This record gives sequence, structure tokens and C-alpha cells, in this order.
Amino acid sequence: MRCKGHTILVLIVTFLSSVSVFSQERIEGGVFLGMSYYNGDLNPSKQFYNAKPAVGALIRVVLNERLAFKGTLTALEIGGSYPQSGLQYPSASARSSSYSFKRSLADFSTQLEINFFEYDHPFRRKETRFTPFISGGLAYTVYRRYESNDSGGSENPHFILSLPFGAGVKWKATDWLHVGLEWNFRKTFVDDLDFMGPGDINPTDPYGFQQPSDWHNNDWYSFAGVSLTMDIFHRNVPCNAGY
Ligand SMILES: [Ca+2]
Repeated sequence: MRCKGHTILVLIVTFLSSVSVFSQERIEGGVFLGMSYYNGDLNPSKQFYNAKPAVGALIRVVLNERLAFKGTLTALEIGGSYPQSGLQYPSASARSSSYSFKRSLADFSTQLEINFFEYDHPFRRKETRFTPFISGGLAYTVYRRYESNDSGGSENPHFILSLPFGAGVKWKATDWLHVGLEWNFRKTFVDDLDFMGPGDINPTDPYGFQQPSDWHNNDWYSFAGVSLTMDIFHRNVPCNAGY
């Protein structure tokens, strides 16, 4: 029993010390504006092909000069006409040599953002106004999935998990305004983001390989753009912090 009590005490002390290490220094909130696009069987590798608008909101809980938790909510669209010019799909019939789709997505993510340089250091704010960063975590995607049924087919909202990661740069423009440029990727675990219903071309296998591979065949979507965030909460710091 004594050993158990000791273990619990160690756990509590460890938890409290990690809470104090991770207590936030600042909270930022703001908006994102950019372009989104799709990669999948119809467009295996071309970046920003058929790009569409993307808008979002983000909140950043800054833990210290190197780390922040970021929550994002983004509304975006992917779609357009495929294939790229000069490319024919073997699975296409004589009537149709291209495939068009349009898909609206809602994306929620929670990510850890890691700064390459110290950013907005409380005691050296003037010298720490710029940094590149990378981010990664977990995301949810919501879209209306097409499902065939007895009455022909239906579309209902569907939640899927996706893996978010990204990179960018941040610049502290004024005492309270941060400007970011970032490029975000989402690896999903579904292959039907580009599937709007039965048609001449099968978007899950337009080349007729008939060899599904989870890694290569699942759909990705990405978005890149500008973020503007402002400080909405600042933890009090000692008066020698430059205020
Ligand atoms: Ca697909």
C-alpha cells in the first residue's frame, strides 16, 4: 500500500510539473484564406491543379517560444475536370474522356506546431519576430458520401479521420498581429472523395489497374494560404519583459 501511495504521489507531482511546463503563454485567434486542391487517382502528383478557394478560422495556444497547439476549422472545395490535358483514361468509354467532380469539405484539426527558431520570446520580442514551423496531429473531415442503394443512390454527411501535417513561416507584424504563410496536407483513409456516383469513368481506378493500394489510391487534399491571427489573451509576465 505504501509503495502504491508513493507511486500515486510521484504521478501527481509529475502531472502538476508538466501542467506548469505546458501552461500557455498566449492565445491567438484568427482567419485563414487560401486555395485547396485534390490528389488521388485522377491527379496523382500535380500540386495546385484545379485549385479552389479555402477559408478557415484558427486558434493557437502558445505554450512557449518553440511550441503551440493549434486548432483549425476550414471550409474548402476540391474538384474540377480531369484528366490533365493530353492524358486519356483507359477506363473511359468512347463517349467521355474526362471526369468532373465537385466536393465540399469541412476540416477540423488539432495539431502541435513546432517553431524552428524562438518566436515572440517574452524577453526578446524584437529579435524573435520570424520563424519557419512544421505541424502535425489529427484531423476530422466531413463530406457528403455517395452511397448506392435500392432507390439509386443517396448522399449523407460522413465523418472520417485524416492525418494532417504542414509547414510554413510566421512573422510578427505588430505587437498583436501575426501573419503566417502555410501549406497543409491531409492524408485521408478513403478513396471516394472524388466519387459522385456511377459514371463513364471510375475515379477510384481510372487507369484500370485493378490493384488497389491503400497508400497510393486513397485521396488526399491540401490547402495553402495566408493566416492572420491576433493575440486575444496574454499571460502576465514580469515588468522587465519589455512592456
Ligand atoms: Ca479516389
